[in-house]
Amino acid sequence: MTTDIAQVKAALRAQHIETPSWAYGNSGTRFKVFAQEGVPRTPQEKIDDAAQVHRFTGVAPTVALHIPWDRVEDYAALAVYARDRGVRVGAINSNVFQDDDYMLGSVTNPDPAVRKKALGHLLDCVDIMDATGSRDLKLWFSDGTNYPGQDDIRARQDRLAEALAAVYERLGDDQRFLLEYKLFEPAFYSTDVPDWGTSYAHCLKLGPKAQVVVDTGHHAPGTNIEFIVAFLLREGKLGGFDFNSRFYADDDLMVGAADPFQLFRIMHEVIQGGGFSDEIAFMLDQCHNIEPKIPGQIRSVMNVQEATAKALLVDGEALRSAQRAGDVLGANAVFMDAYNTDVRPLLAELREEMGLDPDPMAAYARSGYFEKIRDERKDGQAAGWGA
Ligand code: RM4
Ligand code: MN
Repeated sequence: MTTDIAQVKAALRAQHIETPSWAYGNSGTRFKVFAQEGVPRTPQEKIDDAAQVHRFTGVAPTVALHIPWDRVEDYAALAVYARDRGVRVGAINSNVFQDDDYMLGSVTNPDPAVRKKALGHLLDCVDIMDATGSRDLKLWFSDGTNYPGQDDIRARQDRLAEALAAVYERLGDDQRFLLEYKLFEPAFYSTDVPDWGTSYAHCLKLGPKAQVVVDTGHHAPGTNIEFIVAFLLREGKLGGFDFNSRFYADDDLMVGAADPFQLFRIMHEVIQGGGFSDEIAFMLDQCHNIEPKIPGQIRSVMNVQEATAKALLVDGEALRSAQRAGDVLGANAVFMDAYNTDVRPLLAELREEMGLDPDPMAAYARSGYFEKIRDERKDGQAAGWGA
């Protein structure tokens, strides 16, 4: 292999994976939320936990907030709180899916008063970004219909376009919005932003501050996600990822757990397409329903690192020459050689060079942090969805 290991290490050292505040709170399915011990009660405590993930991995320096789950009086003070703990506030996630008013949609609701309320929330989120210094506003709309004929599909697109234009207008020079798509759920018949094409078309119309975000759990089974990634990167329209993995629908399991090969293929396209930079937000969007949360996040960050390391190990020169020669099996072998490399020793070495423990999972377990939060957070209301 002609790949330069020093370069691979430099790239891995500079990697930046964002963890989501909601991963630290209680979560579950619509059937049951299993409460865990030591769960944060406030946005500040979620940031404390995110800081632990960064402390042991060295590559998770930001934490995304979800509004209103992470509502505080003073967002600038929250940003300072994060900085004091060695992390920063990352993307602001808007939430227009948990209010009774949104039963028939938020920005695409047939009622103009509801649309106004939803847009007001999105604009408030930009105010929060101003206070926290966040670059990205993540927009996910649960809007859609359950029954054919329930509402006018085209009119809903018009309403969506109108709201997006108003948000776009409000963005500062260094801010962007990332428009997320999701095939279905909670709307079951038609979703207003169901796929990357819809998101792409809206973003393209608005300009460079509107970008598509790929949540890896939001596609039909069998979808070639790396194709979408390659296409969007080529068009300069990939803003970031919500990483998680899924077996069936939007399972929100740990990234790389269900299909590490898919994650590798995605990272390969990112690297080949020149997307391995801070222009692309590499975020986790997960819920740890049955596993402990901080270790779940650490494991997820490590899974992304492992897939990235393997993708960086692809011998680009050998790959391209096999491709040019029409050597199908040769090209595939170069690709698979990288995937089949055990990169754990390389990552352990890198961590030691970064002054970290080579084994973040074990180091966290030894740190006593869990015992501390288990005792400290006995009273009060644990954070969870809707809290
Ligand atoms: C949605 C979507 C959003 C996330 C919420 C919690 O399905 O993935 O990104 O903020 O879930
Ligand atoms: Mn998501």
